[in-house]
Amino acid sequence: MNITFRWYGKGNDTVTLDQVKQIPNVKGIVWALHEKPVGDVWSKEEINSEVEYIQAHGFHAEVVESVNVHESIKLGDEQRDQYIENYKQTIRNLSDFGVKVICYNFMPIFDWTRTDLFHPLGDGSTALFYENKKIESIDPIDLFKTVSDSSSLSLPGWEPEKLDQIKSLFKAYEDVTEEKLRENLAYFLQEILPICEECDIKMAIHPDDPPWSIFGLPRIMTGEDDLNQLLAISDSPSHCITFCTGSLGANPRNDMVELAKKFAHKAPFSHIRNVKIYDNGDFIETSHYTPDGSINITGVVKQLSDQNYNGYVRPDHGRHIWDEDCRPGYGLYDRALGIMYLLGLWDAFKSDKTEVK
Ligand code: DNO
Repeated sequence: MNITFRWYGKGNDTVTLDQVKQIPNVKGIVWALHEKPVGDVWSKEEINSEVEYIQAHGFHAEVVESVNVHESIKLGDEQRDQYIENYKQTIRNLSDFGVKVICYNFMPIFDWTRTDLFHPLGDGSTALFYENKKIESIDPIDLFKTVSDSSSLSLPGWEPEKLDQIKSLFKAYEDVTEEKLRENLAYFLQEILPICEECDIKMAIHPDDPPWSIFGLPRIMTGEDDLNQLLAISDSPSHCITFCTGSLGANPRNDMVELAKKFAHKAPFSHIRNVKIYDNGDFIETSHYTPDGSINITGVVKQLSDQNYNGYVRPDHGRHIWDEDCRPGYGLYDRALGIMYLLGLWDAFKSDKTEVK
């Protein structure tokens, strides 16, 4: 396990790298140029300035999350080739600065979606919450209104420039079936994977979050069948996944220990977090501690340990605890606790295998 911590950049995050330094055993910072409009080439100067800052704090900068994929590529429209060329250039530029893994996703229009960012957990803390009924009751075309009224729908992974285009985007996706979306993903990958191989970079697709269709849009990274279909696209060593327990695990049919057994070897990057799933399918994010949620985090780490997993791992969303004022899900305290839990499990499984005196 190469422990990393996601950080949103100077001036863009409440957490500082000096604080991250005090969490035991964090080796790297997971970063991105969050201000860049999706589709633009990341220049070497911009990359250099971010990487230098991270390295100056004693961390590696080998994992980027995310280089977002332009909707034209997901839609397969006439502009996609230009955006794919831009993406290739960004890959080349990142490789010049030692980047090894690029996390991305292929979710139409929306990235991760929740209905409440500060839902009370009952112990004075709050966490990210997803309520099915609320999503079902929203007409996506009304999203203009709801996005600006943050009380009705929370879209932390939102690319703001999409706000003006939402109607036309929904229109454009009318003809995009799951099969079509998969074809468009395959087209994109077949173009970029040879460049990734030259650059020794792994493309690690992130699962859909939540792992089911929302607002009638197709989703193709929701569970084991999808993972198998994805991997069948190419046997390139650069064609990989991000193993995210919280995203896939929000569907109780996804047994995360089983999935770790089958897919961790194709995951150079893992996000580990817990969620508690209610009987009606709603879910809330909890501490990383296994008994607090529905996902067997202990079993997942055991699997990774059994496989001598040496990929990058980050704790994922945390609760908002001890009155921390932070980006939703991305505070310091609960993610630091999460790391300590992961390290504890990891060391315990390791000592099982070696003689403990
Ligand atoms: C949420 C994250 C996602 C993830 C992207 C990957 O916190 O796990 O936003 O970064 O979906 O492209």
